[in-house]
Amino acid sequence: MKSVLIKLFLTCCLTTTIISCTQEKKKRVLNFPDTNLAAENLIPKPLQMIPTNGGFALDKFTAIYTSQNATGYEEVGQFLAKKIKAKTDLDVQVNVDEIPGREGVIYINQSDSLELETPEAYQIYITSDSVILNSNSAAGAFRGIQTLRQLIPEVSSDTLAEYPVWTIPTGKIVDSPNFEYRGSMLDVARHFFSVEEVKKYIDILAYYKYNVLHLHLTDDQGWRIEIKSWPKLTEVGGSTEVGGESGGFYTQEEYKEIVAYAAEHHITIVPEVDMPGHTNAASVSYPFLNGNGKTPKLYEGTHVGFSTFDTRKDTVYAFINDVVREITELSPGPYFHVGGDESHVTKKKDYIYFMDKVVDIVKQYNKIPIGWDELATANVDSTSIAQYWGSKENAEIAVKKGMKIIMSPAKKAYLDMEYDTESKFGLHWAAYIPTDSAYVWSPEAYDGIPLENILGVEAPLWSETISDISEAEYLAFPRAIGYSELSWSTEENRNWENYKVRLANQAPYLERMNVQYYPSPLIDWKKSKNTFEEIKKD
Ligand code: TNX
Repeated sequence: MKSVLIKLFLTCCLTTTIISCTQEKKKRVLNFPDTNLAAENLIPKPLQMIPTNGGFALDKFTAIYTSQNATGYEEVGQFLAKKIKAKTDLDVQVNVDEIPGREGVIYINQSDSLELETPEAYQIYITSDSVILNSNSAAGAFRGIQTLRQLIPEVSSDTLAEYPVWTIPTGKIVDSPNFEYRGSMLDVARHFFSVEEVKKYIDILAYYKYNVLHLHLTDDQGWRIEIKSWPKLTEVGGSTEVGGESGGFYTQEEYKEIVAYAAEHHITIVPEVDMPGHTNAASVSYPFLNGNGKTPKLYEGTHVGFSTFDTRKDTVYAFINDVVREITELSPGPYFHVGGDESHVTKKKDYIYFMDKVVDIVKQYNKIPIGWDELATANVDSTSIAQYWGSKENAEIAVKKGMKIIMSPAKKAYLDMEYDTESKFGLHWAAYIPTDSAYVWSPEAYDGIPLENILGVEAPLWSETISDISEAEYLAFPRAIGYSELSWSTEENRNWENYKVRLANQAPYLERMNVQYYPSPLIDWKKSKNTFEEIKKD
């Protein structure tokens, strides 16, 4: 394998040299503008950067070569070419037989280098002739090309060439994630988001090196995923959402499309079926599930904690078994989220009995159970994961049990919290979370939770107060960009004053993506046109 790579590399270099010698030198006449490898456009900030003060010319001669027999590398090369096209309109070819123009090659290599300790780690060496990206796995290569995308300037450089050139500064980048789990959650239950809207969210998460999208698929107000053995879940339970709009759901084919799209972005989908509370929509569809003694009715309000499954009926567990089986068949990722939050009308002993059984069902399908932090109070062990959203007590129980914890403290990481009293959408039951407060905290040291228990960070976007993707974007951005740095970059590498400049430089990307972000007044945005906020005021 290695020898094939070396051969490919040498062939490429040789071909480059021959062509450069025999053809008129078109590229070397460039006068590169001053360029310095710096993190000014990079979020999350890489572990290490060593500038060498030169420039690599990305232009119509550039080609991409990827390791031939390493799984997923060709796809990463194609992905980069597609994104270069979108940003610069250049047609960069991938793994073509002959290098079309002398220098200027981007190599994406599988490498067993010892420095690359984690699967998502990567190194990039940029010289004036080539860019060499090394990683252990395609996931690492994929994270690395996001860095490259961020290094490509917004506009072409001022050179003597007769064709446009984008100058990438030379140097070395060594990078690796601080946490292995870096997620965001979309609540598609309170308000339904279409497949296309979810894909757009995935595009942006991928650009900032997230690797998990958690989908909150069920709640009191709606059931959003087709279960073939229980069709009324979506026919009845999928028909409503908060505020009286018409709801919606993903067919299994559509859900697979989301999973596949996420996989192309090296993002894992974590499906959540919230239970035994937050189950009104399921109980309206199949009333035998209901355990709160009332006749369930479709619900479009925003109160929580009134619903529960009947925890003592075998048929309820047969139902859950079908749901878990059908969803896990569609979900290649390692996790299944069982919810477990705010079951205020479930008796404590019934809650424990129920969660124990559900965790066993999930394990039968070879998935790792995740639950909101209340899950720690059941008879679970270190093989389940707790998602901490605010209870220190539950976090302590989870730590005692040796459970891994996903950090989603509502006071810091809830994307549905208002920025301030002027915010158009959102809630403030946990806190107001302005852009700086969202960034200035340490998931490594929060509420006394030991670092060794922390699996990563997740920023949930609950959707009671929003009704379309632009409103979701207003709450998610820019804060979700900060959470990407909190979960990827080391604590020593994080600093608000430094981050805030790099965040300001994200405006052109967000504009290009048509993201309706909240233009926080704390940031001196490098924007080129009015944003959503200003347009709405007109
Ligand atoms: C609490 S946090 C909830 C959700 C709400 C959210 C609103 C958690 C596990 N449950 O049901 O949507 O607050 O901020």
